[in-house]
Amino acid sequence: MAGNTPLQRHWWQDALIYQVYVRSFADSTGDGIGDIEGIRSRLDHLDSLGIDAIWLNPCYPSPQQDHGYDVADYFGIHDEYGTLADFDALLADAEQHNIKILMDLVPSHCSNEHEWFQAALLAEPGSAERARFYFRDGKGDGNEPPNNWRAAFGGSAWTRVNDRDDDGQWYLGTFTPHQPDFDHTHVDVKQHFADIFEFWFDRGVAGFRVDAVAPTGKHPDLPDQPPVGADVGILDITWVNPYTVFRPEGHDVWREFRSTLESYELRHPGRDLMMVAEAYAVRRPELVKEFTQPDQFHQMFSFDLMLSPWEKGSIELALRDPFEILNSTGVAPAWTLNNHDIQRIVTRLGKADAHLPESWTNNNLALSGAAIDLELGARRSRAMTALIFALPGSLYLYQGEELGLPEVLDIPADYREDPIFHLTDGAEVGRDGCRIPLPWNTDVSTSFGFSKPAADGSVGEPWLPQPAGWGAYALATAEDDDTSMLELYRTASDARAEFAIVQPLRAEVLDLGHDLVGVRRGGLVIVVNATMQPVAVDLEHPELSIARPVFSSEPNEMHTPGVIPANSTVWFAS
Ligand code: TEU
Repeated sequence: MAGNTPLQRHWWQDALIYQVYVRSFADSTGDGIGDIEGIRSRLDHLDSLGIDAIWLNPCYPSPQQDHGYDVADYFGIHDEYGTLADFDALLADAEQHNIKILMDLVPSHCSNEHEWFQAALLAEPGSAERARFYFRDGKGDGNEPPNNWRAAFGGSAWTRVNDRDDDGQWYLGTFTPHQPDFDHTHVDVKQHFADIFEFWFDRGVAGFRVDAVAPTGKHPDLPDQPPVGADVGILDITWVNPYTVFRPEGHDVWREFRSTLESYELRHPGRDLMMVAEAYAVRRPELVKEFTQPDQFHQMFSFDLMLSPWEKGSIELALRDPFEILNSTGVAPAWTLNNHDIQRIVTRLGKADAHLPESWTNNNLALSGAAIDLELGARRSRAMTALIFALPGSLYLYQGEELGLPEVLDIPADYREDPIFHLTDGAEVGRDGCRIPLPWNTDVSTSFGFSKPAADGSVGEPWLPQPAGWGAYALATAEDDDTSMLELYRTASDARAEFAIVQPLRAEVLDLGHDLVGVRRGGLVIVVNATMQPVAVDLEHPELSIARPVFSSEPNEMHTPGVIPANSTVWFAS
């Protein structure tokens, strides 16, 4: 069982972690693309949020077909982002601020420009070079793909090699043809990842967010996927393929990774390293337990709250499962409300159907075209934020949520970059709308402070266009406003340190009656009002009788004791 006092905890069990999408964070060279130096120049902002670590989206050399999730070389830094020396300087600066760095590790696939894949293309069928990937002959006369698997971002999962007359094999790419899947049963692949761990741990990184855990590891025979129901969307077919999702073969990979990590720790006393699994095991707590066994991941993202409608029953369920896992196994949840793959929360929770319990399925809330009220969405996301800052476990914030950024929905087709948009011929808009470069100030000539002008004074267009009103969300604007989202994040971070971190690393859902969601964590009681009306709590209730309100998502309304404003969260402490 994990410790019950802060002193016994590993740093990553209750850390505040800030996700930096490097391309969109801050540009130090004026080319319209974020970079490592840009991050260095903005560490004060991250410090002001009280963070413990930064998770960097992939910043390895990459042709950027999937913005870094197509890695061409796992041992370097992408040239648009800087150099290894810049990276080392970032590590050193971050350490001055007591901030650790987590890298994003992409084991499921690499880029088609990776030297191993290039060598495989040149090599013969059956060669050692091809055995590191999934090359197979086509069905029948070879013109049909080896099986019926679909790619996660549209189209077949198989691409035919057609640059040689005598060849014609096919290779597997679970996401796109630019991202060939590794075969992790191959000894070279195992050694490759062991070397990657060693290389980045030696530089000083504190761990990895491990990408696309679900489809890593395949049934060895690659059988046809059974027919799927008509209700399964085109981008969901992969995720219900029993031969490539949550496979036992994946566990072998994670055990290997964990033992590599632990052998490093043994050789380097004092290092406390971790891996957090990115996998959508929503409402499937048994899977979370499987993947966070002591010989696999330290943590797994709990995406249930992120996908939850703004509704009591769904929120309670999104809390209950992770609490049960924590209380029974000691594995602390990794809470998150946003990431670079999902529509931003202010937009999601502002939708007219955000309160419907059924809107959680198949990511419906993000896909819903219902009318949006951004003010309501912001209020609800404040309440969600105040909730997660009180919970046991780690919090993963995504850049820009502290500014209350909404999703940008109207990016012109010509500017869209996400392969999801292009591979579905625009049927799915993809994820560009949550990746727009950050606004730091209101200066239009520097893309709202995103870009530092180049030596000749020029400023390139940001890689994705920013909306005209983006300055309203800028850091500088928020700093002048004590009711801003930024102020909520800063005060929530302080309140977390004062009232929440000191509590035990366990919690339970309470029955407070009314339409309220209640959570008790030691001496702290958190109350969420997910309704459209203020609700008076019973201050004589046994859970609340000795408690006083200490933090609220709506600070201006704290003066009405015992009343939880509509769409808000209040903490009570004894
Ligand atoms: O995402 C894996 C994953 O499950 C998501 O693809 C998700 O299904 C999709 O984004 C929903 O829109 C990871 C990365 O987070 C993502 O950015 C990459 O594109 C993907 O892996 C491929 O590496």
